[in-house]
Amino acid sequence: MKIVDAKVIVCSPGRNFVTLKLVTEDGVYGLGDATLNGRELAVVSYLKDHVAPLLIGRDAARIEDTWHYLYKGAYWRRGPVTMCAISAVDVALWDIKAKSLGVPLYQLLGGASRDAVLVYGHANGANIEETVAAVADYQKLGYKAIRAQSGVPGLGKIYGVGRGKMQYEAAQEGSLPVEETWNTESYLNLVPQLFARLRKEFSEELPLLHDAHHRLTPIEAARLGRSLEPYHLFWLEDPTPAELQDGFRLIRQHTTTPIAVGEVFNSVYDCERLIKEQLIDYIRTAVVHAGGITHMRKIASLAEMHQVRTGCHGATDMSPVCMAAALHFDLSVHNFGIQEYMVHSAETDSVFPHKYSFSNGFMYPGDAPGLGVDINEELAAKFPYKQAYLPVNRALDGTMHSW
Ligand code: EZ4
Ligand code: CO
Repeated sequence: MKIVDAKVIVCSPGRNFVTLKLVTEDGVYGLGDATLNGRELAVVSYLKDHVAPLLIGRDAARIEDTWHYLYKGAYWRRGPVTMCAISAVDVALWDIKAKSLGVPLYQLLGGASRDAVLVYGHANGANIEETVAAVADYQKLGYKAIRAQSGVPGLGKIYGVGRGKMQYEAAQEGSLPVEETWNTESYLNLVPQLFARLRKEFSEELPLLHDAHHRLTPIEAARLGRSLEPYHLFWLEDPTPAELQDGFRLIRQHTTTPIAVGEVFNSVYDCERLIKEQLIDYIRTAVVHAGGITHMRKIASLAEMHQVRTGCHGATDMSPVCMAAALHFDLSVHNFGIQEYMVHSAETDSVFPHKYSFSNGFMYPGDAPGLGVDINEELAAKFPYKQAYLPVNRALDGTMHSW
């Protein structure tokens, strides 16, 4: 079954998405998400100029071989742009294989290891009381696990807060990134107050999560983890930038708060030491950024051997194509932990009709053949690309800080 067309579709139904559509000679097609938030067009070029021409005429059934053809064949290894492109090809090929066999993708990944996929929603507010109200709203919607982020007095709009208490969108339209303001001490003082208040209001049993979004040094993260121990978080995410994997050893020495990391990782080599030394509890790599289903299964297998569970990134910049792939992966992989879930806009859902569903705190990939997600290309064309960037962050004195 030869590939006869490789089409890159760029659209912006509420936010930008890049989608790869691979078509085979017998008419079966598969989709892969290739969205790299704020850097979308770099992946479009990589796919159009360097990947699509290599795919025409190749056997769509050879998924593993094609992965290595693109990875080893490029000579230049890893990196977010390359790995996003490889992910898109890989997922589209899995979609084609499952569709041509007439089975939902999870059946090709070993079958279901559980009945449903536990997800967490994003509650946020400009201050602690607004965040408490948002957590209550998520509970009413049926969520069984909730991430809580609050604004910090004196800092204005920061990561995780904005667009009403139920929604948050990191990328902002415009020709330059928005600049946010940061002060670590104010943040470190506020977060334990937030979780003390949440534990007073809600059951001890409610899984609560928090994202520090790479803004702390290891010793600051250790202080935060320790101060949150009485409120026993499900996880503390991205406590410190992960280029320095040794930093996690320091955090580990000081706190029992479970640690999650990996949304910016793009290969198993980014996680290797963290997993092998059991410095983390959850690995957050996403199908779209870490080499597709093929590579994500290898990451999950390494993690399984070291009692690390998965917690895939699932913000709105993962398109419904990625979300569907993540749900098939989550349902099948033994060491699944939790899946992040942010509801897409109505426009996004109309461009990407899908069979996955949410009910009472859990998600289901559905039993349609393949991924169970499609793209309405005519509608997609009505939402052209809009330049948008992730914000940048500066400390109070103007120094650039991790966002
Ligand atoms: O900032 O997806 O846990 N979720 C996150 C996200 C990321 C965006 C970046 O593209 O950290 O909100
Ligand atoms: Co995050």
